[in-house]
Amino acid sequence: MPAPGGTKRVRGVQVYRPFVYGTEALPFDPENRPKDAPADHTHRWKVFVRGVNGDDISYWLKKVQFKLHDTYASSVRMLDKPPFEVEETGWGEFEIAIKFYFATESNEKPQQIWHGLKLHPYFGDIEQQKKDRALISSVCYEEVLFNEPVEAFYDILTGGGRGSKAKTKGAKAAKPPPTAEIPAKSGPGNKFSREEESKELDRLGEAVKQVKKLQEEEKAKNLTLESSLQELQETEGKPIKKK
Ligand code: SLL
Repeated sequence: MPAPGGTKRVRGVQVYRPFVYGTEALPFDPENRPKDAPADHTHRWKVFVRGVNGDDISYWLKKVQFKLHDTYASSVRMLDKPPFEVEETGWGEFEIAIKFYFATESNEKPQQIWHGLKLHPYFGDIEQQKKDRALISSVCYEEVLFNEPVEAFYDILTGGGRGSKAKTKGAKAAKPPPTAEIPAKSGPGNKFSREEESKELDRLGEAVKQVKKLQEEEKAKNLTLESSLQELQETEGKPIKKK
């Protein structure tokens, strides 16, 4: 079926949109277990897809389907409006299939990613986190890339009106067009920012320097060993190889 807005693509254009997805889990307080949870369940958790820093993504993302482990009743959960999230209780970790359905106008096929539900601490001070019954968060940043989007979808992605003139003075303040910008700084509810990106780049740069330094040191050690081997061979003769 053709897209409602037509199938003509905007050639030579790629538009990307950032989003975050992942899981958060909290162990039950043994003194205060939720009444509705089955006896073998140990955690409350949720899986979600959302915009960075709470940005609206519903203009390009229409529906999200979460496929849970088969041990869950009705394991396929379809969310056709935000918030795109499923909250559950359970006892075990498993891979969740997350399928993205794009705006009808997009003419794009659905895309699927996977995410491992984490219930237990997996980095940092594990014992302390267990003691504190800390929130276990496993959240990733990702970008979806629309390659040569169809015209109607391009308009939606960029706030409408390819080539349209800016609103004249006195017109009602228009909503700024959506962008793929991530925030400059991190905040309490969001760790994905340009500041963090640049810190990560610095960390990677430092790590590369460190690896190069270690390589140089190893090379220098090898050279010393080789030259003392050569010296030995000259003074003591070559080692006799036993048959
Ligand atoms: C495991 N691969 O063997 C995992 C499976 C299944 C998780 C984890 C509860 C479902 C229910 C639940 O936590 N399933 O009983 O409602 O560890």
